[in-house]
Amino acid sequence: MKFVSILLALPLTMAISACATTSTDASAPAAASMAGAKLMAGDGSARGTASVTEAADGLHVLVKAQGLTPGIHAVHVHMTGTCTTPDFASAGGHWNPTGRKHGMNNPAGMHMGDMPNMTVGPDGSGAIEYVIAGGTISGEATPLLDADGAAVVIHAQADDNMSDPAGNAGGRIACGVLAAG
Ligand SMILES: [Cu+2]
Repeated sequence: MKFVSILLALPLTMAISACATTSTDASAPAAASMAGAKLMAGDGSARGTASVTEAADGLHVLVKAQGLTPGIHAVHVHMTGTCTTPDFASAGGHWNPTGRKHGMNNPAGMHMGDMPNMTVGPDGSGAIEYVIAGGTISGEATPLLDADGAAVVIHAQADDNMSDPAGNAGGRIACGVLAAG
């Protein structure tokens, strides 16, 4: 009986200590396992949120957008964590730490920041959920939050998942800076 309770208690203890490490050492990028962003439009108004959670298989990305034009929109992680209105050019190109070409259908692809298109419904809202294989929030070979950070960007048009460097996705209609925590 004692053996059983030790087995049950061990994962809980580990989970608690993992949380404690993250919360007491939040200023150290190496401890981060989550990041979030508030998306805004070119006029600075809110357009939803993005969250990134690190797991064993990579980065789990959830983007929930609102106030957009119905239709299909490209969504990417861009390389620089700066969203300057109105065109968000400040976010730079796609996050591409492995030096690949753009597009999940491109034989020389893909960028780590490439993600599936998002369908926005008649009410202006849409969401995507995607796992960036092998990605990490910080540390390792391909940290998302490197020195200049990263941003989530939504485009005016769909990504053709092939054309380098940006999938012919048109202008940047929403942007959010990813911040640890
Ligand atoms: Cu993009």
